[in-house]
Amino acid sequence: MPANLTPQYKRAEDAYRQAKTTPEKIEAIEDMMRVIPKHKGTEHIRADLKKRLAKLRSTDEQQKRNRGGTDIFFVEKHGAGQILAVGMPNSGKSALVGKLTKARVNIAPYPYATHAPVPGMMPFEDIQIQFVDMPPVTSEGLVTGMMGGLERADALLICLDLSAPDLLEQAENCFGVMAERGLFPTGKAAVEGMNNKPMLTLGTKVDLPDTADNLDALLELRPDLGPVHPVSTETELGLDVLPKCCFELLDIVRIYSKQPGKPADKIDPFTLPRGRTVVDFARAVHREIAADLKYARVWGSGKFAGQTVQRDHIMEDGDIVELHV
Ligand SMILES: Nc1nc2c(ncn2[C@@H]2O[C@H](COP(=O)(O)OP(=O)(O)OP(=O)(O)O)[C@@H](O)[C@H]2O)c(=O)[nH]1
Ligand SMILES: [Mg+2]
Repeated sequence: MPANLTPQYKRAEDAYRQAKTTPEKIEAIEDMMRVIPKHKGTEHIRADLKKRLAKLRSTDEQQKRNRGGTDIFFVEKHGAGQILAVGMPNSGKSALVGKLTKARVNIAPYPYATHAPVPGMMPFEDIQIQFVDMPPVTSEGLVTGMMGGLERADALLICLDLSAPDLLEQAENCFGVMAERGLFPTGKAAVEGMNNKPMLTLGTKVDLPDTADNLDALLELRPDLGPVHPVSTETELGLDVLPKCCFELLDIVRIYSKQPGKPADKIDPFTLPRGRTVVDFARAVHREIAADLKYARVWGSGKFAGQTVQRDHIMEDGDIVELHV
């Protein structure tokens, strides 16, 4: 007997294929089970979905238990994205997180002062980005579990102490340890299958003598490390643009929801990865709306204000979107 799957089911199936994390997959399978036509022809598919759901739920439980136990590097995500401060000991990571967030960090004139991640929230215009102070990378490599933390993050800010007499060695160590695990500065060709992610390199402590010359020398010797953004937590040089840099690094867009006949909610935007469509936005608002979405009206990326767009219309930062089911 033919299954006769509906477009609604196929869309839910697409969402499942795009899902990356276990909770996302669970959500997508639940959607597929909800919208699948319930007749004899789909019996075997429904049985298979049920089996897959049970397996995913048990994996999810296991993952939660593992994290809850001993993994100090698991930092629950909040806000529009998670960015970690990464670098060698004493490179100014804690000072930076302390300046840009309200987190209670431990800043010390000696290395290895930070032992566990300390998350804070960094405001950018009308959103908050999570910025996490991390223990240092060392020439011996990463502390057990830290790689997991780096892999889960959405982006990394690499701190290089431009006042360090062994700056070149520090830079090579820091990038070397990450490269061993497939993390390369943005701009370098991503290797297929590697877990490359957006990174921005900061040259810290530029208020100290000789740091400008040290930076020039580093860039000359290792142009492959990509651009270095100079900062100082003492003079605050370079700090004002950092939240915007982080927003751009995350490559997300802010979408403002609007109810028909009412003004848009301009206070608390949704954030989504760039390139997503109005149906992805609908999914973020409410799963059931996504399945039933007929069209949307968009102020911003449409040709004119309030233009009617199809489900696959790609949104831009700042769009106001009105969903119609
Ligand atoms: N002059 C100057 N000193 C800084 C700056 N940023 C940090 N420092 C100093 O550098 C030292 C180390 O700073 P931290 O922020 O604790 O460095 P860290 O990278 O967190 O160090 P670990 O946690 O040990 O890895 C402290 O004495 C800070 O006061 C800066 O912009 N200028
Ligand atoms: Mg620290």
